[in-house]
Amino acid sequence: MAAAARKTAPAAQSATSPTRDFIDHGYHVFPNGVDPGAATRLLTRLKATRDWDSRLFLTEAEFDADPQYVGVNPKPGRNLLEGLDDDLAFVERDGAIVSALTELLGEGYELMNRKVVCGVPAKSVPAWLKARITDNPVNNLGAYVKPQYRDVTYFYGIDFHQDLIDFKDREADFITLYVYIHPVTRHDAPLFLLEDSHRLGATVFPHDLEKNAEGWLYRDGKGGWVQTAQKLLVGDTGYAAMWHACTLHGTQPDAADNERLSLRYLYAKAPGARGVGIDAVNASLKGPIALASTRQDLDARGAARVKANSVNKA
Ligand SMILES: O=C(O)CCC(=O)C(=O)O
Repeated sequence: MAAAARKTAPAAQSATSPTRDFIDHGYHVFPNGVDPGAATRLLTRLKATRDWDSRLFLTEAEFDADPQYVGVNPKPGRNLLEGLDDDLAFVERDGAIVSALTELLGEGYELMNRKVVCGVPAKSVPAWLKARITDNPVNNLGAYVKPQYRDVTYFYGIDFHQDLIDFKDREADFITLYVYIHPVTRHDAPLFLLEDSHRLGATVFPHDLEKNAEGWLYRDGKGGWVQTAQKLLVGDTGYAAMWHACTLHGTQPDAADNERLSLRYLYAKAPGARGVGIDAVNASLKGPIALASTRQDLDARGAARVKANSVNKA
């Protein structure tokens, strides 16, 4: 009986539950990750779809003839993960992942989006492009990639941001799940995550961050601040972590010889769910959980109008 009672106790009360980790630090790392064999098989399949090098990119003349800054990410009908449900079961049906998502988001939680993210290595970025984008805060390269390859999101680093950035007027009722499908070291553009940064709630990008000996001092522009520690998400094939939509994270340009391929999922609270883990997390925040305007780094076309980058100084 005692064992049964322990087994059915709410996971949120366990010291290592995802909800507890989200409340305390804004993220949760899955201690056992997901099946590395299945991850490697998927990687092989994805790698075979294209040459993951400078051939991904438009020429400068092609780009300048008709610059397109929006609508360049994967979307329904143009997503490399479409039709790969069986190949993705090692993530989507993994027991620990399903249990964590259910605890945080409720039975019937919803998949909002899933895609491959590629950290493009410096050697694959054409010189003309590097000259234009160095030190931009958001180097999503979709605008510069040939249209047929826009079924993946390509980054050459992105400054510390909240995933709420893409969802103005939406509450932080969703989480991001990230899975590495090959080993990721310090040199493979790992995610840099700022522990405890979620506590200030939603703030506008670019964020007010000052590097210091303990990590980063993060201010919300309204008198609130939190001292954060910088955590590098590095790990082997099958490494999996998830974070709150207000948790700051970013990447530096990929310093390795090879691209970094990862799976990125957004999962939302089940419709009508009440009193689930994410509600407890959001109730613990000191700031808002939604913003009418999430960023001020872009001009009217969607091009960068700010040249500044914190994560590159990390
Ligand atoms: O994988 C990357 O390089 C950055 C991804 C990221 O921060 C995001 O998708 O929100």
